[in-house]
Amino acid sequence: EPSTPVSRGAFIVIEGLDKAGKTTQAQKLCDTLYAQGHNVKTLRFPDRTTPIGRMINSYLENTTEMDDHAIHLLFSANRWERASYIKQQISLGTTIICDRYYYSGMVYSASKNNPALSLDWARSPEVGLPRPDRVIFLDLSAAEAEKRGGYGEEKYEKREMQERVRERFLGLTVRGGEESTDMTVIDAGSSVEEVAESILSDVAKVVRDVESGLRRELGT
Ligand code: FDM
Repeated sequence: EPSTPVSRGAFIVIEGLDKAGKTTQAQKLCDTLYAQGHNVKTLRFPDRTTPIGRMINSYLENTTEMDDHAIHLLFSANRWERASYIKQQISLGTTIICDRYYYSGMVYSASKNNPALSLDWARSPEVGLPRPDRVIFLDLSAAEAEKRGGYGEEKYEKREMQERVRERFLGLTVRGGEESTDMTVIDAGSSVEEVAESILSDVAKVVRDVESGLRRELGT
């Protein structure tokens, strides 16, 4: 008897500024989809557990200095080392909820006030990575983010940087190309439950489309 073909999983990315609630919301979304009977796994970038991830970690903790281009390529390499795992899981029918991806990669690097590092330059090493089916941008003003307990000690946790990062994230929605069509902006200023509901209503449609075969292959 031929086995029933399993539909692929969906690839969902949660993006946002520090303190926007990404980790909480990624976990909540994972739990909800799991309770609905889906196979779901979470991932996060940077993945600080690999050798490359440890180099990134020491940069973010201000232990190591690095050229802006070099650290950008390490963040990208940290995604590439997980690319085949992502593709494999998706093809086995597992939906992946990913906390940050190359949207953070492009936007944080291009927000460093380094004229030699444009958004276009920052995009190029990411070309060919699995393309998300949906990217949720949790939008919160830098001032609101600061009210949520303030920033920590890490590299980019400064008000001015966070403001530039937010502007660049929102800029992606009008820049054209796949970043514009793939990204949904959700106001992260309301309660955890309200935000979770908005995310779910958007993501549920995508998951349905994937399962019904409307979205065939995972893009690049
Ligand atoms: N970050 C994250 C980047 O600069 N580039 C990237 O490609 C990624 C994935 O690293 F400030 C930045 C964003 C943030 C920092 O992220 C660490 P977490 O989510 O706090 O671990």
